[in-house]
Amino acid sequence: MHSETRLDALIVGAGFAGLYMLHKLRGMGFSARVVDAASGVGGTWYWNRYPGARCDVESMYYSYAFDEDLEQEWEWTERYPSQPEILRYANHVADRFDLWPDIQLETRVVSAAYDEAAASWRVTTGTGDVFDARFCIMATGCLSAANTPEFDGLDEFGGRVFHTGRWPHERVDFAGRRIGVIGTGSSAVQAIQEIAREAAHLTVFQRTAAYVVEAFNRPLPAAEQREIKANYPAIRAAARKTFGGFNRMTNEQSALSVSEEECRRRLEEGWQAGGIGFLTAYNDFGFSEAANMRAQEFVRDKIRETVKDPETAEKLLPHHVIGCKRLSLGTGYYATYNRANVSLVQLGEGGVDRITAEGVVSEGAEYRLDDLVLATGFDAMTGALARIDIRGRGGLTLRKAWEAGPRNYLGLMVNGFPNLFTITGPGSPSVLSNMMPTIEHHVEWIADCLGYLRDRKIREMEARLEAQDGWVEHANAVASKTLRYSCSSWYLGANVPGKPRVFMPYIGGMPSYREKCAAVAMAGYEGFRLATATAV
Ligand code: NA7
Repeated sequence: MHSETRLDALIVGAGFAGLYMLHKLRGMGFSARVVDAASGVGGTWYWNRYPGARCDVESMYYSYAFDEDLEQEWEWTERYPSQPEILRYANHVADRFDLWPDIQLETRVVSAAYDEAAASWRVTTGTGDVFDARFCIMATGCLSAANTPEFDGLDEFGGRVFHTGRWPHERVDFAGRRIGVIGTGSSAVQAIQEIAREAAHLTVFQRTAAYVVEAFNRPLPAAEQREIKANYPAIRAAARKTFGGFNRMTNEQSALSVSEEECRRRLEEGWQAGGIGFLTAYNDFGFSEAANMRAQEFVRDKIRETVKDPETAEKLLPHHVIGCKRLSLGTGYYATYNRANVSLVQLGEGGVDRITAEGVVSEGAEYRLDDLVLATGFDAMTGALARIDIRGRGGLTLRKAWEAGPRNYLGLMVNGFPNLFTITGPGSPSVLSNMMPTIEHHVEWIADCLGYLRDRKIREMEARLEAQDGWVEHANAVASKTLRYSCSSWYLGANVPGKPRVFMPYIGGMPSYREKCAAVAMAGYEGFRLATATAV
């Protein structure tokens, strides 16, 4: 028997976006349900259980601000939260706000079709259950669709194969085994440091050397935590004024306006402070190649100082623009290559030649392995949406509408797909910002919007084409002024063969983005078509 459920809003995804959206809508008296394919809440933190998985935004800032009691009662234990701790937090939130009755797990949404006559979404799950919901809210995450490249021979590999983004729930024992890790992005960096301690031998297969800055993780002393909690409103307000909603302000000075020595001194200060705020030392690392070169050289020198074998050090030196790909956070990552049981293989231009029953072949040489770890990232930002068959007005599929890259208005709604919202969708600051405040911002905007529509008996809302075109043009113009097009990053979809090369997140910064969203709402949802019951 398949069930049919009628709702005001169906929310897809039980990560931090979906949980808060549910809480918010229920509080407003809407009927809402969250569905998720996983067996638990937490979204990306449910799946990414690989050894060493940790958030690279500090705990005290990677947390909800919407409820003061929650904010005050939850105790973080480390400067950066580990995956198990984040998952405990997500479960605590679901308990605390009694969200469970409206969360349906182990339910994968396979399609969502807009019924124009009814002005509602008909959402179907893998088990054949159907939801008829006036609003469909995609809280599907930016880094949730794991990317497994089509390696020749992968199926023939005789050992175990793991993907960092789909890690098993049981502890994986690497003791006494020969492990291969493909990839050197953020997930790989965290996993490599841990696996190296356990494996008999670890071989890392690197396509592009990464810039890894030290995290300087540490236990979070109770006194420090108390002090932050006592000043939370002011701290959160200050973070909201920064480009990405983080706790470090950018030094509004050009790296080229100071001597090389002074620049290095400040970069060293930033390095010692730890974290991805490293590039806030000056304001033009993202815009000026000459400024960027100073930061690049600084990190390359750190690598040369740390790695004892000159040949390995040379291979580890990245040469692309720093910050073009996402900075990775490490804890002795480069020093890991000083271990006798770790070796680094630089892949040729074509990447891995093939995978055999015994291991990995690169440039004609075979590396024998017992287990293979794919740390090959995600089909970022659009991947999770593309895996659902979403059909809007006239049966238009989202895949077709986004064939040449995602197009939407404010990263929130897509022309042709009325009553469908995307939380932290492409075209919004999303992955370039601290996801927690950014999620809260979108959830609150959408909730206010649904309240507005209900009050005015508006049954259909849709991004206007001209507003969408204007926003995409603006977002592209802002991105083109940066150095972000100079490398093959997942921000550009370059890690997924055949994906259009478009800079997906909005890079204009959170403060101006927030202002724009507020102004649009204040003007009665300018740029959106609103249709009342009689007008439809
Ligand atoms: P990333 O950052 O996309 O890293 C994936 C890594 O896998 C990266 O080093 C890639 O090399 C490598 N890769 C991908 N495809 C291949 C193939 N076909 N052959 C060899 N190597 C490959 O994903 P993460 O999971 O590490 O991190 C994603 C985000 O999560 C991160 O930025 C944080 O925001 C949290 P490439 O650089 O493309 O040459």
